[in-house]
Amino acid sequence: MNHKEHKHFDAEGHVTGASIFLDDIPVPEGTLYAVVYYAPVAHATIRRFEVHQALSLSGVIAILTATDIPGENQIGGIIPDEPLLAEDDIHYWGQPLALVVATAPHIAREAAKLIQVSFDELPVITNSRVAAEKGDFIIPPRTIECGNIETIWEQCDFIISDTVENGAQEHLYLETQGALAIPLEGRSLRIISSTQAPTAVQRTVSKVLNLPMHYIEVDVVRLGGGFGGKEDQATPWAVLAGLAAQALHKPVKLILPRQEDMRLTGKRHPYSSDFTIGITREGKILAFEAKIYQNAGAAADLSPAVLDRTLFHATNAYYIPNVHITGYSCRTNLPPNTAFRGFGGPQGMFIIEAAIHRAAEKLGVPAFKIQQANLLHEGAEFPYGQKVERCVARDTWKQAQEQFELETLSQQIEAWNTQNHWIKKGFAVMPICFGISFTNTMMNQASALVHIYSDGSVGVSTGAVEMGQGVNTKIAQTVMTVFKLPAHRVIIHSTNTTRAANTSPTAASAGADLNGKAAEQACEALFQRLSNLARTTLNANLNDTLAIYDETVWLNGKSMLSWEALIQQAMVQRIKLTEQAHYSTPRIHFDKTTMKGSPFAYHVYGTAIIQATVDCLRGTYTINSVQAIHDYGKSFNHLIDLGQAEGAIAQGIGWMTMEEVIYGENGKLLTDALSTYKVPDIGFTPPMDVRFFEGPENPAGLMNSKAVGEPPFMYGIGAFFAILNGIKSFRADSHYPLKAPLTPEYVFMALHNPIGAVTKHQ
Ligand code: MTE
Ligand code: LUZ
Ligand code: MOS
Repeated sequence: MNHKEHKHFDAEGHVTGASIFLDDIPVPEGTLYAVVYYAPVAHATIRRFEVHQALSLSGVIAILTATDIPGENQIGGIIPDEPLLAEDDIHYWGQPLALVVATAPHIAREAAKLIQVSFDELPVITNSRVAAEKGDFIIPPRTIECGNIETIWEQCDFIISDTVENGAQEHLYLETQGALAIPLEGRSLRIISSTQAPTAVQRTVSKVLNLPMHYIEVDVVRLGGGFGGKEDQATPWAVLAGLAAQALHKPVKLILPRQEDMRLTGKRHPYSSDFTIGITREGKILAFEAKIYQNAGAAADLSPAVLDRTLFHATNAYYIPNVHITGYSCRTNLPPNTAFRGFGGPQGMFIIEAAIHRAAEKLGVPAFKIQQANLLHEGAEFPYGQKVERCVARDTWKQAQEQFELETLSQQIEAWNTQNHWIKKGFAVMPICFGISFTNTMMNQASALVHIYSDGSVGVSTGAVEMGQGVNTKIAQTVMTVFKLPAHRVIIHSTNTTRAANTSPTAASAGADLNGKAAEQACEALFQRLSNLARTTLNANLNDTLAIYDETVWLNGKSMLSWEALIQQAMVQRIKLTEQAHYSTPRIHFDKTTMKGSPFAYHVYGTAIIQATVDCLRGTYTINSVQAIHDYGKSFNHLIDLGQAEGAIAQGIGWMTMEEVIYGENGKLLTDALSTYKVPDIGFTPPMDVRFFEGPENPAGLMNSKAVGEPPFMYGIGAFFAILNGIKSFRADSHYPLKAPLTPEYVFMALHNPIGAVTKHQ
């Protein structure tokens, strides 16, 4: 680590337990506790709702339902199709029906058990294909296309069609959802929320409580992880706490226990897709067609935006001249699915990788030969119309191939597999290309407020939310770089809607880029002003060189004034020591009617090689290693960036292998605890070697770096194909369904059972 690179600002606090999360904040006297009463059926009309007995329990203060909402009973972010509390009908198992408020959480929980509801049950749909057959879509289908798919097929030597499916994924942030709402003077409210989107919370509280937004302050210290699960779905809990606080004039705290968090919140979208790929004998992909069925759940939430990103990334890092991809967002009786690291991108990339896998089988060549032959090149065009610029897809591939000795590895694995019967090895190469910017152009803006206090210390507020990804450290390091100050002079304050208004969620991996650039601009303006002040104070001439660094003002190399003295001078001269700045990503645009434009500020590239070993007697497997050349741009914090890459890869491998979300036919989540939902632990997570690709400067990124939060997640897709290749060398005769997650159970069935024994996903 370069000496200017600062370790994660939260490192010590997290390790020692000193860091403060929502649940650690001391509550005001008289705080009440709320528990959500939720639907025990997935699709029904409510016939009777009886709270009498529950209300009579000692310590119960109130039970709030939809009728207690003063404003709109509406929390839908993109489409207004989601009530905060159910009115007459229920659309998913776990849908909130009422809020029980009591003097202690255990009392509220007891009372919730005494609520009596009866329903007329309706048919439950959990599968996106079934919803599609009924024509039950969240939005009309969306298509991205280029070239001419109709006429190209006859030029293809091989045309291969198949179906590919991926499962959901639980976010499993360490800190569950929650909020604390505190009534202030008049009708104002302060809401402390564990959200990635403080403004979304503010806006929705305002709508539901029928209060103007300036009555509502939302404050976020930090999250114990979000991973997209708190981009939209932290909002209802904050609004419910706000509703109760407003109704009862008392502070109200609402924290979801783990099992409720797992049951009540949406996950990564499961997809089921049909594809056709057209390829020449030489391995050139000429055409790619796909129909993609997204399982949106019972309401829109962020599904339309997630679907857009799926379409944008459905050709991954490849140039394919003729493309026609249509996405259907299907309404089912599941909790609304939502943002999750990669935001539909991983699902899209999985489809094309699966198609290439099948094409390789047909051609009788390793998949990596086809991948390599079709990588993006400078000057090409993405199917959505954006020019391919500063493309390093081939460069990262070449370095990975050389540094990790791909040909040798390939031969070694082949040799192993001919010598071993029960234990097979497999590997896969996984290139990535991920667009940085919210696909909704409007959201690509951020602001920062920077104060220099009279003692020379600096306080920074932005719209960025710290969720472990290190955004505060990156912004602080940017501020330190502009002011040339040491770390102890800079603090990043909580994220608060009174200091940064109209913010976008911290998401799309763009938190540091957008908010950091706003902070950089504010600091540059302040620094310029202070430099001018120093010049006049020191009576410097035009040919004198003045510099400020090391907390000192230097004139012609001579130390003249301390940083504190300079700030004091600014006070005396009545010079403004506060600056606010706004940043909006330049040049990006997108036309939603033609689905063409240039939606991304830039793309992140990289290439990974994943190795696996499969025990073909038991169906168990080990991921042996992940080696990657990743395009971080000019990283200015290598440790944080490496941590982001490694964490994302582990999460991506988990999604593809062991993490299996299962809903019953009745729509009830069956994998609602850590006994039934498995994530990679330290023993499963493979050793990783993620190297820094030395690429060109990236002016669109913070200090020439590139966004890192989501892109490496998609290297995890390689684990699926590494295992599948292992299985295939055991039993090549079989046509294994392209279905993730590839759990040991699945592997066992694929190895030893007749094909088709593997069941389908929701
Ligand atoms: N890293 C940690 N430790 N915790 C998180 O919740 N979220 C990821 C990623 N890395 C997350 C994380 C997701 S989904 C996104 S979009 C980015 O961080 C958001 O932060 P950034 O925009 O500052 O990169
Ligand atoms: N959220 C969003 C995202 O609203 N739009 C996006 O494009 C996006 N991309 C990644 C993650 N979250
Ligand atoms: Mo990340 S899915 O953009 O919160």
